[in-house]
Amino acid sequence: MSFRPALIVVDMQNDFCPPDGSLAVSGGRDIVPLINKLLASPRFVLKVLTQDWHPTDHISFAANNPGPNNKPFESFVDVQNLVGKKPEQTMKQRLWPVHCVQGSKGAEIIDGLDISDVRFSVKKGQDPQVEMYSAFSDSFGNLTYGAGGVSHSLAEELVTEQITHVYVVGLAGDYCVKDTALGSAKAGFTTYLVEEAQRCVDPSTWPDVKSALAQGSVTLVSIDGSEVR
Ligand code: VGL
Ligand code: ZN
Repeated sequence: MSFRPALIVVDMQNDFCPPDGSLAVSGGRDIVPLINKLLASPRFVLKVLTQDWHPTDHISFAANNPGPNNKPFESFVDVQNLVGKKPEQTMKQRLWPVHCVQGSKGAEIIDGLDISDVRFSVKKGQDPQVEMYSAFSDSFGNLTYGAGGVSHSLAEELVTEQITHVYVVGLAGDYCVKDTALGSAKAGFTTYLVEEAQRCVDPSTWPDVKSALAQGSVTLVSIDGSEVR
């Protein structure tokens, strides 16, 4: 059994961090030292970032879904499975403040993260009609590389590097970190989420996130590598 681990650092962007981020996750900046420690570890064969990278007309922005019930954080709208060409299939999309607009300051990686050894950044959520929390797929599970949603085929990049294990950290624990970890496990990598190196939009939902991770064969670990139950 070989052990070729990769580190995926999810969405450590200005808009997800206090004090000025439009979708600031409480404590988002506090995990930088821990992530820098992981980024400095020579054990990871491959280190990659992801960035939420939305056009201004992205479907997840409340401002693009006008109406009395379309308030950031509070409202949900039905979105269709367009990439999968099954428009009859819908799911509830939570609406957000405008965030991580392509090329904006808010979409930049935050200062203080040591990205000198990072190979590339996966820019996701680029299709205006498609939400992508996972760097691997859209919310319906469709791979969107080539369909305009994402800049890299992350699973293929990992396979090329013969990666066996994937460690996921970053923001937000209950959205993009969770879905990226689940996508990694689904793609066949032995996948871990490092509990102390994430922060959630809604920390109260962490027990539900934990059961979803367990269901999806993602192992929750502590920074020392021990399993969290
Ligand atoms: C995220 C909400 C909207 C995330 C991205 O990075 O977790 N959350 N877009
Ligand atoms: Zn987003």
